[in-house]
Amino acid sequence: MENTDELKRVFDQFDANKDGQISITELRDVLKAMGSNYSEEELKRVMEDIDSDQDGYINFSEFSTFWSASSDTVLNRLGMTCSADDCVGMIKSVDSDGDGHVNFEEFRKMMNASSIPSNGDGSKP
Ligand SMILES: [Ca+2]
Ligand SMILES: [Ca+2]
Repeated sequence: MENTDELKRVFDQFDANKDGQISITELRDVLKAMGSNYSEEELKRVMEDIDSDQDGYINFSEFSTFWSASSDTVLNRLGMTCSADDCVGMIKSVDSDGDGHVNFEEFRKMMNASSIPSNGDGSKP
């Protein structure tokens, strides 16, 4: 797959401490940075969905399986708790070809555009 490098870069954005695995905390931080407000319950469900060997962490292989399953699924998961309008707005803002789906390239742009706190300066007033 020529997309592996690209996918690795997305994975690295989730993997804040670069240990090669995405913890539930890292997943929550990314989702938060993207504007999704997940409860612990919901977060656990998403985590379990991706974490196929149930070791509590998402490794790159699990992430890549999850990703290739369908980007629609990814989007549904990420937008699980936002209202329809919010979702449409979020999709529209990154859906550059306007087909209603966020493809890999668009998702990557969205990830790059998101301000993902990496140095612990995510303090809010
Ligand atoms: Ca990690
Ligand atoms: Ca795992």
